[in-house]
Amino acid sequence: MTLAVGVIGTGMIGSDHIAKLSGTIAGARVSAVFDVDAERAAAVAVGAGAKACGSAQEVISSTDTDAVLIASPGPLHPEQVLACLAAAKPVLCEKPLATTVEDCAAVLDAEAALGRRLVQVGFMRRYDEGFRQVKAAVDAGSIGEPLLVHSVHRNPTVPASFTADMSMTDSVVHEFDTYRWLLGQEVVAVTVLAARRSPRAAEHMRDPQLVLMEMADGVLVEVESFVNCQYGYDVRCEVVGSEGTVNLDNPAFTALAARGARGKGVPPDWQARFGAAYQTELQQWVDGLAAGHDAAGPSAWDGYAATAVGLACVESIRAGCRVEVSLPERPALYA
Ligand code: NAD
Ligand code: ISE
Repeated sequence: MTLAVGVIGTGMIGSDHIAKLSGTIAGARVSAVFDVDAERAAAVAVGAGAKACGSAQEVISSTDTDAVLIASPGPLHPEQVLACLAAAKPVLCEKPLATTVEDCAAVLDAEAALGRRLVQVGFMRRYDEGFRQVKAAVDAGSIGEPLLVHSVHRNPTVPASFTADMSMTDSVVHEFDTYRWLLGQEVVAVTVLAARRSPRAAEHMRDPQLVLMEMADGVLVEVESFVNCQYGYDVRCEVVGSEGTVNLDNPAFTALAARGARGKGVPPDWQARFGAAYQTELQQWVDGLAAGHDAAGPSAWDGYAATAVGLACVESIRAGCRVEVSLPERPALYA
């Protein structure tokens, strides 16, 4: 069976996913696309051999769409995900699931009513070989009891449309999911501090910032968020345990030694750093659906939890204090 995937949003990551789904992913093809930028959608559709549709609903309702991939801006995700659930179609929704907890809850309610998991959220770091090895070391007890995590998440630049809140709800949202998954714990409180603003950051931004997450079992996770670091895309971490540490560096096959210095390259952007993770994420999603399984990757509950932590961070910034994260009981569907 070849899975026919309809794609909503043909911007940076939408077109990246479309290229993979119509090229390197086995067992899938892109059948329909929609973007409010009709010219862009038409060009992408031609490249993928897909139909350019006049609306997101047309993509979802098409009889030639088995599953949907949403890569539109975050605030549009809940309405589009709910439309997929109304049509009982599996959906891979890019992060964030939604930008309010109410919208995330509406998705949980809709899935509960269907009684099955159709939603997967695009937290692709769970498919990254480096993060998987860090988790394997922690799970195997190789560093003893995990106590602390130091991490950095730096983007070279962000577009002018990137808001101050998005550094939490769109960028560090990856860390909220990563460390919930890696440590197997919910985040119970957050504190965010802004450093002196980089002269490279836009006036409306607080950049860089430090986020401190308190996990339910007392592990502390510290994240440096810097979305205008200029020099490259730099995502690293070190988990400190009672018997040792495990460190995740940027993948690099070579180190250049010349003119008295030895250095490794830094990936230019998220496409270069996480290209293999997106590939694995998409392939496993397609394989699972083709085998008749429901969604098995990061769930709507994971999307809810990450958004709740992000909004607590936004509140911490505004109020200038530590903010507790309150989550409802995890619904049985996501046990
Ligand atoms: P982008 O701005 O490049 O693309 C968004 C696209 O959505 C644009 O082409 C825009 O015209 C289109 N759009 C706007 N309104 C629309 C609507 N009503 N219906 C359909 N399309 C509409 O942004 P991007 O960087 O590609 O990000 C898209 C989403 O993917 C965001 O949620 C972002 O957080 C997420 N993302 C995830 C990763 C990751 O690492 N997992 C990386 C990048 C982006
Ligand atoms: C972007 O949307 C992504 O998801 C990238 O992985 C992240 O590094 C970046 O900060 C986000 O804006």
